[in-house]
Amino acid sequence: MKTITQYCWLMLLTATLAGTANAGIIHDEGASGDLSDNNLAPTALAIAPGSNIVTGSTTASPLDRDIFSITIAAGQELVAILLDTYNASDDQSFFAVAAGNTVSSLVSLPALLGNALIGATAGAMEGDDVLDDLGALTFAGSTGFSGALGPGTYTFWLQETTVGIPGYALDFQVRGGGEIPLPATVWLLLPALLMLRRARPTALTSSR
Ligand SMILES: [Ca+2]
Ligand SMILES: [Ca+2]
Repeated sequence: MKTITQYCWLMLLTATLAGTANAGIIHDEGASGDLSDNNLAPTALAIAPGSNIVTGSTTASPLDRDIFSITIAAGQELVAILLDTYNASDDQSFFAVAAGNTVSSLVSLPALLGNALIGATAGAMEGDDVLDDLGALTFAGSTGFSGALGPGTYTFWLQETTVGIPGYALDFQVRGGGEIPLPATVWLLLPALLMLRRARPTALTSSR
């Protein structure tokens, strides 16, 4: 049998996990407008430790490129990019990353740190992490990388030249630099938990 205190710790853990699942939308094209088409002037997006979701759409004709930059601060790293939503029909899309706050060329693979075709191949489909695919390079000639991306500015470029992407969501998961703040529920539970710990083991221990 669990003691009341153990139940409280369980509630605390559940509340904490619920808090870490909170997603933060850092750009929604439906509300904030189309992401930049200009590789030399990307939309700069602010990120925070935890979940950073970019959601939008592209068209093939006229071609809508979505180009945006993020900056990973000292002590932080980009550990995953989850392709949360990808609504393009039976096709895959070009996704690339360049080091720095521009993509210096849209026609030169060496200008890129990584590149991938996402949306239709195993491991790079809806629900998958596509950061590793960027590093592994669908098209050789870029730099490539493995593992997380450390401190620095990175520019991402998404486009789909065949059918467009009616809806996508990419979740940039950042670790470090303070992590995710504890949810308010934890602070509400904490005084009760401390009182219960003080009261043990006489009155509040249900059984041993
Ligand atoms: Ca767009
Ligand atoms: Ca755009």
